[in-house]
Amino acid sequence: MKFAHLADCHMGAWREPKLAELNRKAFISAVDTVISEKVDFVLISGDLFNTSLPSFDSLKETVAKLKQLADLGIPVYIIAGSHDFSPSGKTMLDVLENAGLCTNVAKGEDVNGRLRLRIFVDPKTNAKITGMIGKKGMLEREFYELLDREHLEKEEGFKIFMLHTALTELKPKELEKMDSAPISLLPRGFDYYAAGHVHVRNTKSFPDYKNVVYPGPLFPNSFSELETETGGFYIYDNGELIFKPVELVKKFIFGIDCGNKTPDKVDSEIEEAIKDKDFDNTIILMRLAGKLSSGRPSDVDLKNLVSKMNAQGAYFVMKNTSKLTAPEFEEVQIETSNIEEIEEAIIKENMGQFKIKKNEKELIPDMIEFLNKEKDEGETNRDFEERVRKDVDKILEL
Ligand SMILES: [Mn+2]
Repeated sequence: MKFAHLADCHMGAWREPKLAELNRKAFISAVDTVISEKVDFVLISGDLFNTSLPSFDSLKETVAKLKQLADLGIPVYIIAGSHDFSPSGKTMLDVLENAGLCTNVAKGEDVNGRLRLRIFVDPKTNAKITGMIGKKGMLEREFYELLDREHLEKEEGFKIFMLHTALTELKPKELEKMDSAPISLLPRGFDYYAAGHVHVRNTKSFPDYKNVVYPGPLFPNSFSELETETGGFYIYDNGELIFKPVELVKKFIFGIDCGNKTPDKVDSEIEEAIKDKDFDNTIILMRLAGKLSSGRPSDVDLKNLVSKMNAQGAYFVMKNTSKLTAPEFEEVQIETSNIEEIEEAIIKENMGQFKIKKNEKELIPDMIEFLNKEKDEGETNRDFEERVRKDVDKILEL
């Protein structure tokens, strides 16, 4: 049995066009590899798309690649991740499934108050596949608490469980504050746990939980992920686990400690770091940190330095100056993390201040997502405002 395991493809991510392009190309390249590796089937463990309503371009490219797999008779088994859902619970994955491009295996029914998951059998290999959706704010936890594990544990054969949840036992140190669930919430005795959600590659086996695998994002999703993660996916080949990196560009990563230095001195240190380098097809990640001895962060001549890097062939230059400060004041900074985590932290801090019926932890991310909605094509301003107002009333249960 040979299968590919992808997670967190985040099609449509990155605003910067050059990085958005790499992100899309990563998916295209991964599917091409999957095809040339002649796998029996493909697993996608959530967050195929970056948002519940993906852009036309990312949808078009995703569908084209999934169609290629379908035409070759390579089934795709999928679960929804925290990014795939709209507040109404609708997901683009349903559209893809109706078109015959994938099978959403996170399906179940209520049997005497417990959640009984449906087990899908891959026709070619007889692998038994099931899974659980991931939701924002780890709201899937309540499903795990209702899960009829015995029903899944007594099933015979080669079994795969797909999940989009951080597991406490595998949580990377740098994501200590991330919500997580103990592995004991999962059914025991599966042959492979195809996990997603945590954007850090990690694999581990436990006596009752063999092959718990997080492939990490297919393409890094932020500056810090670009610094630490390669991006890629796994191929499971008869018991052997092989990581397939998706490396479309080279990376040049460097940092300058600007503490007690003048902007001029920082300029010359950056110049020294990039001197005579060939940056062909390379992303440059530059971190500047520390309190300058004089001047302001904007006195560092980044514009000139970045154009030098571009002249040396750089594909794209990314700079992080969030910890670069002027001598006269110390800025208060939230630790760099992704937008969702910051939102979640702020929500947690402010909970309990509103008089509303619904659970706030659930409501606020829904509201943020709703109010983030854009006008549909051809929709008038008036209709758009009316629609937003109605949606908000609905969530607030007014
Ligand atoms: Mn993700």
